[in-house]
Amino acid sequence: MARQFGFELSKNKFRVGQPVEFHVTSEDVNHGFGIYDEKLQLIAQTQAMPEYTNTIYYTFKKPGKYQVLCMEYCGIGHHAMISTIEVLPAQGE
Ligand SMILES: [Cu+2]
Repeated sequence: MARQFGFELSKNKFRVGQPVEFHVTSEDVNHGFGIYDEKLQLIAQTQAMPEYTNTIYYTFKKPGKYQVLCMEYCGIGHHAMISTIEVLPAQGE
């Protein structure tokens, strides 16, 4: 769930190799939902739109800290829309 100005993630810890289905929507205006790796390379993205849910699938390949950033200018606090996702090594590694 995106809103001015932040993301609410129902879960922010995943494992390498675990397929993740993201359901992305917005509570107010249009936002972007971009997942960035530790080098700030974009690895998955969709739009966060009011009254609509976009679904994206991603399987993390490397453990580490990822960031979710808004990709569409949505107001004065746009730059503050940062959430983190932690990806743990695959089970049994
Ligand atoms: Cu924004």
